[in-house]
Amino acid sequence: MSEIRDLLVNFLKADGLPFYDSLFSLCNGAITVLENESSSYRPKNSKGVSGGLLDFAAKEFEQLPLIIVPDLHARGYFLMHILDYSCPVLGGVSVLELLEAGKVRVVCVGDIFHSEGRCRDRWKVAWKKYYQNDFESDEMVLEMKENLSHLKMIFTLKTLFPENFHVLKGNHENINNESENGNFGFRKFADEGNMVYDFMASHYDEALIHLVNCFEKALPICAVFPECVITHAEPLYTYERGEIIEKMSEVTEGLTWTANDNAEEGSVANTMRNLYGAAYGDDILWFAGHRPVPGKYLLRQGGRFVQIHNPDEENIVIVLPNEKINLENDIYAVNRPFERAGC
Ligand SMILES: [Mn+2]
Repeated sequence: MSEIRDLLVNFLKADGLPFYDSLFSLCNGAITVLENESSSYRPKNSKGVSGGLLDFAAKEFEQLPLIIVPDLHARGYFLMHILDYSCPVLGGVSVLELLEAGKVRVVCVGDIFHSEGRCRDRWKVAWKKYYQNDFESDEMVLEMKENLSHLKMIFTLKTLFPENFHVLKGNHENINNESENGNFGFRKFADEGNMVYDFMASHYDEALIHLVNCFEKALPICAVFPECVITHAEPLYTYERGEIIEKMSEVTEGLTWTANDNAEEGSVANTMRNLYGAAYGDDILWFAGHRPVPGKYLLRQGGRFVQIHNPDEENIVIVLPNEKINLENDIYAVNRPFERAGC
């Protein structure tokens, strides 16, 4: 077993909450990587910092298999199953071994935090206690253990495999629970956004919250490959390539929050035309998570837009270079017996 696997499993199975120093240093490392990504695939914005676009569409990049990971939502065990997954089409070698060899690219669509419906009852109990000023109830500690151990895995993978492991910003990457910069405060089953912020302030401190906010702000919002585009959500409107690189607030919002039936018809094909220019083709697909689907996938936008987030399953898409995507065959379930998060 690799040392990296042991490290990640230790994060996942740790008894208590992560120590402050460990979270701080891992977050710092991941930010440094994100802020210094090569402009050959991550063009700088007008302020000279890493922009919103990951662009691997050009022929000069080594064409590698691509793995698309839907919303993770505090499922560190799902991430571990992906890393352990040995698919025959990838040579029967695990995804982690392929990452170590630089032979695969992984793109996660974001939404690292919040267990969501999986732990709905736990959220309800934690919420009740929260309004009695118990910011660190047993239920909230369990929730944050899942969120933060998972976040440590993400920080580590981004730092160890900077060119091969990527995470896009989702609407849940909002540790400040702010309603600006393309973000909105989040509440669904409880008052999740405020509960996480107050837990972080109570158990850790503002400096760590600030650092996690810097990590979130350094994430890209769109990835482009020869065969497909990936974002967290359906593009609300048609966007220009430069607007995505600039990561303007309304573009961040428009690529992370879109509800079903809200997007402008044609936003997918028109934005793809802007992204690919002369290389645009009708067989290029656009993948996203965000809105849950039953089964493996659902199509929108005349079949060009593919939703892959089934919160009850552990599915990934494997895209092979120079092969036409076949949605019926290319989505894989990676579940295996492993110690699942308790809830
Ligand atoms: Mn989402």
